Formats: sequence, C-alpha cells, structure tokens
Amino acid sequence: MAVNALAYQTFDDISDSECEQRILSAKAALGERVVILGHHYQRDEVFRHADFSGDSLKLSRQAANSEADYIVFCGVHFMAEVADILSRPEQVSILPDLSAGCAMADMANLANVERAWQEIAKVLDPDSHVTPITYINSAADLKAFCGRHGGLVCTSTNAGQVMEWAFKQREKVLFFPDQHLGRNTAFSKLGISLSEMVVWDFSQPNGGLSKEQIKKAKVILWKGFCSVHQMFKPEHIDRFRAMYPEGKVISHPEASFEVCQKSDYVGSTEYIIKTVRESAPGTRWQVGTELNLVNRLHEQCEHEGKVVEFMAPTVCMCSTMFRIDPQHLVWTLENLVEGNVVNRIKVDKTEAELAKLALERMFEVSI
Ligand code: CIZ
Ligand code: SF4
Repeated sequence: MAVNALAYQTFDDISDSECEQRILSAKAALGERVVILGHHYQRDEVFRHADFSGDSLKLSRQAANSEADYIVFCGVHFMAEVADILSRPEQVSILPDLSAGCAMADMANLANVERAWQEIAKVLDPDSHVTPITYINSAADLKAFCGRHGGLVCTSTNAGQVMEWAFKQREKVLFFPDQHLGRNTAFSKLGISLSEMVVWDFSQPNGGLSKEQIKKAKVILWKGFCSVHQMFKPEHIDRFRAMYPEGKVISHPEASFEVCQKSDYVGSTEYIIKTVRESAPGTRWQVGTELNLVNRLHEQCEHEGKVVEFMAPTVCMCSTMFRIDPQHLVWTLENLVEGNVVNRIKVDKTEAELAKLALERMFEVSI
C-alpha cells in the first residue's frame, strides 16, 4: 500500500447512497484508466458499477483484452489472480476487499494436492496416466500445478470440453477442488458412470482409497464443495414440481448430483441467465444458484410475466462475494484517484507463467 493511502476505517460508515455518488465521481475522474469487472454473484449496489459483468470465463477474457491501467475485480480472490495472470505486467489487478475469498477454492491447497500426486504415484505414474484439472475456483499455485503436470483449468461453462481434452491425453482425471462439478460433468457430458469415480478425501492417507480403487477409477474427485450450492436439496425441486407442474428447474453444476439429475437444465451462471432470458414469456423457473443472481434475473424477466424463484427456502448468499460492498469500492477508487494502489493482487512470476499455460490450454479447448 502506498504510504499516503486513504485508510479504510473512515469509509466504513459512509451510507450506500453517498457511496453511489462517490463511486460515479471517482470512475469519471479515472476514465479509461480503470475497468471494473463484476461477477454475477455480486450484490446490486456494486454490480451496477461494473463496466463488464459475467462469469469467471467471460471476465478473465475481458481482463486479458483490457487496455486499462487498473482492473478492479468485484468478485473473489482467485478471479483477481486470474486477471493479474492474464493481463500485461504493467496492469494492476485489485480486489476491493482482501477477505473476499472462496471457501470452496480453499478446500484444495498445493501441499494437499502435491501429497495426493505423490500418493497416487505409489500406484501408477500420475504424469503418464492422470490429467489434473482444476476448477477456476482455485488458487494460482494450483493452476500452476496443472500447467506443470500437463493439465488445465476449467470453468463451469467449459468443464465438459476440458474433460474430453483431458481424456485424450491420459486415461484418468484428477479433478479439484469441486467434487460436484467434476461428478456432474463426467456423468452427464462424458457418460462416465458413478462406479468409475472415487472421492479423494485429502484428510486421510491415500485419500482414504485402496490401491485397487485408485487403479480402477477413471475420475478422482477432490472432496471439496461449495456450501452455498449444497443448500439446494431434491425435496425443494419435488415441492416446486408439485405446486407448478409446468415450471422449469435449472441448477448450477456445483449443486449435488441428485439435484442436478432432478433438474431440467444444468449449467453455469452464463448458461442459466441465457436460458431463462430466452424462455417463453410466462415461464416459471426455479433456480439453484446464488441469490443475488436469481433476484436480479427475476427483476429483469418480470415484465415478460416470468417468475424466477430461488430453490432453497432459506436465504443463502455467497458470504465472501458479499464482502465487496460499495464502501470498499469507493475506498479503492478514491485511492486510485489519489494515485494510491490498495489491495493489489500480484501472482509470483514463475507461478503466473505456469498458471497461464493451464489457462491457455483451457482457452484452446473452449469454444
Ligand atoms: O465460473 C464462474 O464464474 C463461477 C464461479 C460460476 C459460474 O458458473 O459462473
Ligand atoms: Fe466460492 Fe461457492 Fe461463493 Fe462461488 S458461491 S465464490 S464457489 S463459495
């Protein structure tokens, strides 16, 4: 942080409406030097200031093509890392609140993944037999691990294409950190049966698996999950269908296998938004993904007589996405106006090069 940076404490009490005005003024003062990227899960007060919105795939492409000096990422930590990796060295990637992480991303760390690789090596040579795939929701060092070991990154939009590519290289896949995206993709997009998948429990020696299980498995799924998407249950779908037999159900692939199997459609946030927007007027939807997105979609589609409702009966938002509030955004932008960079996200050079390799492999196989 620059020596004279404005301290955050004085921004904490600013009202949302004052923030709104000050964000607009700071953006105007910075002009094209700044680009604000907003993930679909961001709250409205922040989301509306994004120059570009999207999922991590779309936003990472945006970051790679941006000319701005400063990329302010309204999302979570791994997204700002990806922006730093894909942007030019002189560009600066910023996360307005450093505590905006992703609990699922934190379920896999390099030490545990390296250990898993060594433990698999007791059964077979992983560098000849296993393609590692990391969901984009992961730290940069795990993307670098995949780059180093012939693997790649996926998002929920391209997970099927990425997995197909992976199987063309080697006969097994190690998929981390989200077991659900891995399982749903392998089953629904590649036709791999559940009996050919095992779950690697990183808290146990050898993932809690026997040598035989490791040898037989096609897909080794890391025992990670997103707690937001675990709130959705098959009973919620049953209840909705009983009340609205004509209604449609759409879920994110981070939701459980049972929920995805019961849904009419399964896909990434981009896919969910597109499918609901393009549906016939008057359609009623039940959606299994983060609440801010679902509420926004409802507001956008209401005028066509569509009803877009949230799958779970309780409010479940991504609490870490929620950390990016208007106060932190004003603080970040006003500091930039003063010439101070706060909360820069910088990935180590060697790690960034390897992570970029894994991201580029992903871009090559994504349509
Ligand atoms: O890829 C993303 O941004 C995430 C985390 C979910 C999605 O489907 O957009
Ligand atoms: Fe991570 Fe889940 Fe939040 Fe997405 S919704 S950022 S996977 S914790």
